[in-house]
Amino acid sequence: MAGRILVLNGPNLNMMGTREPEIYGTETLADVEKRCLTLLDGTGFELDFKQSNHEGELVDRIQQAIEAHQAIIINPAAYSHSSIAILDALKMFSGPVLEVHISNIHHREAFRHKSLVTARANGVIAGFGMQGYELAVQRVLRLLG
Ligand code: CA2
Repeated sequence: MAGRILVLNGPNLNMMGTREPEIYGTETLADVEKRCLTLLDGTGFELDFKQSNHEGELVDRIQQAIEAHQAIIINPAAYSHSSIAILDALKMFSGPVLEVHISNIHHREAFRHKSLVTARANGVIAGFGMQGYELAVQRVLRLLG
């Protein structure tokens, strides 16, 4: 086994595909997980695809990833704009961290323009819809390959 990749999703992303399709599209997180798994087929990498509405649980997952995962792909959702705790946890992780936003946060309300997590991210993907997760997986494979 080459290693494990953690995809971590923040609050309300469990509602993907059910509300606000004009912003977030019609796909669910389960659809995206399947496409990410397909990308990893034959690479030797395993995927852990998680979602939580709770800041502390996201911090716990990141801390566990320090020992268990080689890369983190994270969409912190609304916590992007407020969570020093998530930023601090990511700073303890030594592998690649890729930040994904489904929407283009820079074309939205001013309070979404700044993500605290970006200070630790190796790269940021925003505005590519759910495809952003697949692009992040491809980038992780390149970085770890
Ligand atoms: O564009 C993104 O991926 C965001 O991280 C999504 C967050 C938002 O707070 C960030 O500013 C940008 C919100 C996720 C809410 O997800 C929903 C999904 C379906 C229906 C309603 C909300």
